[in-house]
Amino acid sequence: MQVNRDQFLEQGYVILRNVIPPALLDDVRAAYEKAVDRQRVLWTRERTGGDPPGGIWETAAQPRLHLSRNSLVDGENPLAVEIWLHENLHGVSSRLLDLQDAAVTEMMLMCSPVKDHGPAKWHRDFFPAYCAPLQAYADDILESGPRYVQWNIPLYDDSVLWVVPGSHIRRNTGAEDRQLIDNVRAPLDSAIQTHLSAGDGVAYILPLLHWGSNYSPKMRRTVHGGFSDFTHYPHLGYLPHLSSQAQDTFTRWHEHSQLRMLQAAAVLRAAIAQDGPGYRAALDEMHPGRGPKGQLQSTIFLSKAARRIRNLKRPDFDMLPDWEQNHATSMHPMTLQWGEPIAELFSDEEAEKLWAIFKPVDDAMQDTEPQWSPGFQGDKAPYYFVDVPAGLTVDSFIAGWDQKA
Ligand SMILES: O=C(O)CCC(=O)C(=O)O
Ligand SMILES: [Fe+2]
Repeated sequence: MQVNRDQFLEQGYVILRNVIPPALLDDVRAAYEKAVDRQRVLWTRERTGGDPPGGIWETAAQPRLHLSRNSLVDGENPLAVEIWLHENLHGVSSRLLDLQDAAVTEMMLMCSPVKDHGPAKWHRDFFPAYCAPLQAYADDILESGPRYVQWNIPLYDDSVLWVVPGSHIRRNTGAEDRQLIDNVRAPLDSAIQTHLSAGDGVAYILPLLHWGSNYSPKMRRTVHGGFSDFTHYPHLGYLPHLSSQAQDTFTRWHEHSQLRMLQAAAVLRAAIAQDGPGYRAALDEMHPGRGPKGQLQSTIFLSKAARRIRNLKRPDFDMLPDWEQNHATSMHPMTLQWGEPIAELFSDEEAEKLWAIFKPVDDAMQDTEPQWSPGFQGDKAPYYFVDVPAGLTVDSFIAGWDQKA
């Protein structure tokens, strides 16, 4: 399959025709419908109190399956997972990310709701307080390309998704901000609507401003997920049901994800040791070839990791605000967040030192006034949404240690 990486990098998305070859489409539909049937049984079982009989299936605007988390795939429908290994997904994602072997992150399916829910809100798929400001993403992408590619691959014709071309590497314009503040559920003048036929795909770069324009009962089964060099596999129940080649691929990805976590821990250890050259070398081992902006992006992510690891060690963890508790335990390897497994690699004392080292980065990323900006996930937070504080670099971070020593 031909793919124009330059266009992908410049526009922040690329539309590809017949990502699922027409000869496979019916079988992929059947494999996913089997997963839908299974998920609906689970949702019926999990319903509580005032829920309707179908539970989430009936209440959600976008009922969503997570193949990577639940037992939805077995010997009857291995294709639901195996399609992710097709050259048109795995190979193309590797080329778009400029990796030898991009690994699948999440494998999901977005379904139509039972009743009309209308348009969602325009957003960029991240909450800066948990990750980094928009500018840090943009600088990293411009320097070395994205760390993650997200896909929508509809199994039936689908025009729900709108995107703002080029918005992955820039802040909103004043006009966009005005439109979003006026009505965050209406078409933006700068946007285009994707029109995908069954089997087509759109691959997009995460900070892209995008919109689920209409959640109507019109039949929707859209494969959704992505690829990265930073992943994790919490549930491999489908593994024994896959072809031996597919099993090898997932086993390789699983081992790679564990290696990446250990390499991230090594970066944190170099920081604890206040070893500047060691910190840079460990960053390069964990994420080869990234430049100063990429290393800054990783450093911002790691400041969150340091905060989370230290929080997990606190005797008063249960007293922390809900957002701190949830943030500390959740998994998001793409932003170097490995939840409890990485915290277990550090002692209480190391966690304190780690936090002392990274706290200046965490402080620099915050204002005393609550921050907010249109078009992001999440609510008001003390952390900057868009700008990286002037003067915050990996050099300045490391120079701060020398002053401490
Ligand atoms: O429905 C879509 O195609 C977009 C979904 C989306 O943006 C989201 O759930 O974050
Ligand atoms: Fe989104």
